[in-house]
Amino acid sequence: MKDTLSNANFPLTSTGATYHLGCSPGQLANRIIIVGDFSRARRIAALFDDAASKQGIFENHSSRQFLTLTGTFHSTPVSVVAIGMGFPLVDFFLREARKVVQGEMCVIRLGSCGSLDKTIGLGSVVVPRRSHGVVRNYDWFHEGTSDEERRGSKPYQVTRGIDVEPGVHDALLAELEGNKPAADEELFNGHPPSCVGGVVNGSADSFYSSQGRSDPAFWDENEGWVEEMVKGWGMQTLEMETFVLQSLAHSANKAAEAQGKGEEQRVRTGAVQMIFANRHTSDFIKPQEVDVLERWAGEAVLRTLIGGVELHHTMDDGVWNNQAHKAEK
Ligand code: R1P
Ligand code: URA
Repeated sequence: MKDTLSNANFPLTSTGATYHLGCSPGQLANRIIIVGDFSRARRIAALFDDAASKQGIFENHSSRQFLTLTGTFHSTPVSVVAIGMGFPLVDFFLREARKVVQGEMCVIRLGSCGSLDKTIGLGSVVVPRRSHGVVRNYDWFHEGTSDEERRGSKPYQVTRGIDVEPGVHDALLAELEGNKPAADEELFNGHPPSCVGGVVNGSADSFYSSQGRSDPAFWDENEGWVEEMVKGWGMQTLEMETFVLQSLAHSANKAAEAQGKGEEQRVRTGAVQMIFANRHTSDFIKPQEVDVLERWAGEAVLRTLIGGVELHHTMDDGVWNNQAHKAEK
C-alpha cells in the first residue's frame, strides 16, 4: 500500500482513488471490458485508437494487481481492466468502478470457459443468455457435520439463474457473427471458429471442485457433478465470474432505483466466453488459437460497447482527453 487512505467503510486516497482497483474519477471509462489475464487486456488495448504509438492509452497497475488500460475506440472512451479471477475480484471491481464512474455503465466480461456441451468445442466463442452461481457447500465438508446431516444436504449448490439483458446478448452475438475469422489448417483441426448464442452458463467458486474436476489430493465428493449440472440446469459452460457480475449489477440497479436514479445510474452487463477447455474430450486450447479468439472476441466486444449497446452518456472529463495522465502509474 503506497497511499494514505481515509474512511474505513469505503477507503479512498486524497485524489479519490479506490483501495484495490486504484483508479480515481476520470481514469475509468463507462464502457468497460473485464478480463482475467494481463496479456488479454493488452491485446484488446492494442485495438484502441493510436495504440501503435501508445499515445492516448492510460495505464494503471494497482498494487493489488488490477491492470486498467483506458483510451478511445473509434473516438469513444473505453477501458479494459484485468481483474484476475473469481467471485471476490468481481466484487472489488464493480463496487470500486461504480465509485469512480459517473452515470450509466456497461461492463462486459470477456473470459475463457470450459464446455460441457458436446456440440460446442474448442474454437467456439459463446454468449450466455443465463448464468447460475455454483458453490461449494463448506458446511457439508465441515468436520462437525454428521453423516446424517450430510445425507440431508448436498456438497455443491446451484443458485437461481440470472438472465443477461437480451439487447446486450443480441448485440454481442451480432458483432461476433459479423466478423468471424477464416479457417486455418493449423488451428482448431482446420475448422473455422464459430459463435453460439443463448448459452446457459455456470459461474463456479473454484476452477477445480465445484467445476467437477477430480483431484485425488482433496476430498471433494464431486463424482458425477458435471452430469448433474447438465441434467438439472442445462449448463453448457463453466467459468468463474459472469454470475456475480450479473447479480451485483442487479443490486447496484436496485439501489439506484431506490434513490430515484434508476436510469441515469444504470449498470448494464453481459459476457462473452471463449472455450479453452473441452470437458468431454479433455482437450485444451493452444496459445496460437487463443490469439485468434481473443482478437476476434475483443474487437466484437469493443464494437458492441461503442455501438451495439445504447448508453445515453459518455463521461466528458477523463484521461481519454487529457494526455498528461497517460504515463501515470
Ligand atoms: C480460470 O482459468 C479463469 O479462466 C476464466 C475463469 O472465469 C477464471 O477466471 O476466465 P478468464 O480467462 O477471464 O480468467
Ligand atoms: N475457465 C474455467 O473456469 N474453467 C475452464 O474449464 C476453463 C476456463
